[in-house]
Amino acid sequence: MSDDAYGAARASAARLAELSGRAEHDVAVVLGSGWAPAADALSPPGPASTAPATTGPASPATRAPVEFAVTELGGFPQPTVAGHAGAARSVLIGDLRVLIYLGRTHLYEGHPVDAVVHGVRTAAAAGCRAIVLTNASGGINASYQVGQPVLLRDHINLTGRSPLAGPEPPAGYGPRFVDLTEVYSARLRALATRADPTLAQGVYAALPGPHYETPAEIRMLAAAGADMVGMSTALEAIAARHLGLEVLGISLITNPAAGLAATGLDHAEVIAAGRGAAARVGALLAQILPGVLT
Ligand code: 8IG
Repeated sequence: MSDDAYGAARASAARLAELSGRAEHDVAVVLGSGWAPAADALSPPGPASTAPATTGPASPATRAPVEFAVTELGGFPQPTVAGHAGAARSVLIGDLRVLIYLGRTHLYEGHPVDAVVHGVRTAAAAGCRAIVLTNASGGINASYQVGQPVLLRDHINLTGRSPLAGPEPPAGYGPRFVDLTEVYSARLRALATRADPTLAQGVYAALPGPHYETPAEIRMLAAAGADMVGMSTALEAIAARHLGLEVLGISLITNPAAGLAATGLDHAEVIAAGRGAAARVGALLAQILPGVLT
């Protein structure tokens, strides 16, 4: 990837500081399909940012949440998928400065990998040391129920892509050959499990989409050790590890994967399942976040 991707993230972080009136953030949260209502369990929607479009003094620090379109940060493509708001919110949870993305950029929208991970790099440039990546997925593990949150224990990146492909990152950034032995922090998984001891942990298979799988592909994924399947998160987690962020991944099972239920897959049902579980997962996030920083 180009040097530019890191410079663009630093520029977005500077703009974030202006819009939010907070010089830095501590933790980022990416809310995936159907998770947007969970944001309101974390914090009420804030007033639209009144920061001027150009430069100017940052608004005085306030405890009130500030919400804005990610497109105001620069570097984010216009979102195309229903259910992905393309907004970001800066909120205080206790003293923790939390950057919440309501929606994400997917590879299947046709965007470059740098665009898919721009939010993660912006969060890192803004000072975040941990990131919570949430998503919705199809359940492969037979014990999973629709509406159940599952912690990502590991992933299988089947997108065929990497956010680290390309020339060596610029000075000040780590090398491309990132150790992925523990992508999803065991410490953060233990923290989440203390908040909810019933949480399962599973392996997330990331596919490029946007089509769902065939039943034969799901049998292959099951044989390969996948417990759930989706179209996001893995590339963001890799970019986050490269930048030294601790990662917590939580997936909401919103449908049985192809061939595992009597009926086919319907995108509207997937969104509805997410909304139904929003309160539970929102409360879970609110419980976890205060302990996320070491
Ligand atoms: I929600 O069954 C959701 N996202 N690839 N397969 C894939 N992505 C998904 C699925 C699914 N459910």
